[in-house]
Amino acid sequence: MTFTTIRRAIVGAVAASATVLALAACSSAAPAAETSAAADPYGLITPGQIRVASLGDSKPYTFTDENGEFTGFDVELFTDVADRMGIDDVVFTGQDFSGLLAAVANGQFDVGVAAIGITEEREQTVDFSDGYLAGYLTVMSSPDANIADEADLAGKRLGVVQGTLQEAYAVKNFTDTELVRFPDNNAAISAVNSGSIDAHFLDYEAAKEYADQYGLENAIDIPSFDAPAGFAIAKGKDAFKDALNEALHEAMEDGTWKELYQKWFPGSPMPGQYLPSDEQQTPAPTDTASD
Ligand code: SNW
Repeated sequence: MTFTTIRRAIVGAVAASATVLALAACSSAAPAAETSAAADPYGLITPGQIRVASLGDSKPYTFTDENGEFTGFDVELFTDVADRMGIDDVVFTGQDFSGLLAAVANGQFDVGVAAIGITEEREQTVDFSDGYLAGYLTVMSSPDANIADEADLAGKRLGVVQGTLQEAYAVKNFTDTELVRFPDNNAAISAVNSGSIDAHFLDYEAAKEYADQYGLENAIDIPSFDAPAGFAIAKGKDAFKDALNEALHEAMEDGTWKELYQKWFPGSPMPGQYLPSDEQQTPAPTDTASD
């Protein structure tokens, strides 16, 4: 036996015993940990299921249909995103908007889906996916209320849903307006219809629905593009957030987002940033030196 062969034999023996040790270690602690991480990489309340805090009356974003099933743009988009993550068990529950983010932050739900605008203030409580919708905040009133601009709101009674960006905007900007707080849009719109408030302040597409239903009008539209809606999740769930973002961008890239937008918001201007990359507007050619 040469020196080299002896050395090989020793190395081999050491390697073999290391393998045995590694296997022994695996057979005790490692497999259990690996199995639960593999079954629940996202830290869900119930592995394989996503529990969603949502709203039952924010048509066409999130609402319950005549059978009590959740549907709407946000609901269908989220369901599609979850499906791309391999999860088809998605359970939506209606909440008051004011309690929604806290319920996500304290772990009662895995995610909040309800046209929730991403703001720095909200990011103190929860994390968000990337944005998936950017639109307007709308003051809607009956046509005889004569409200055409923000100045016309002075001395008027305006409804807001507690905890919304509309409430925050109104507190800051409509200082001569009496704000009346409601738990949800349906209650506020009833108050507009009964004449106990002059107008209600809500999301643009929801306003459009009520306009058709009750003959109300969009009196003022305020851009809220700096607070696009995102999916809210508890802080520190980075694997969950990354998976949501990856799936969300796939849904944008293959045209699913566009299809859902056209289905739920027909006739509304199409924001370009969520379209497939080959449909994104290329900047119009600018004048060049040769012109
Ligand atoms: O900031 C907008 C966003 O640009 C898009 O138009 C969808 O709605 C918003 O996220 C604002 N939504 C309100 C909010 O986040 C009300 C949400 C609700 O009533 N469900 O407070």
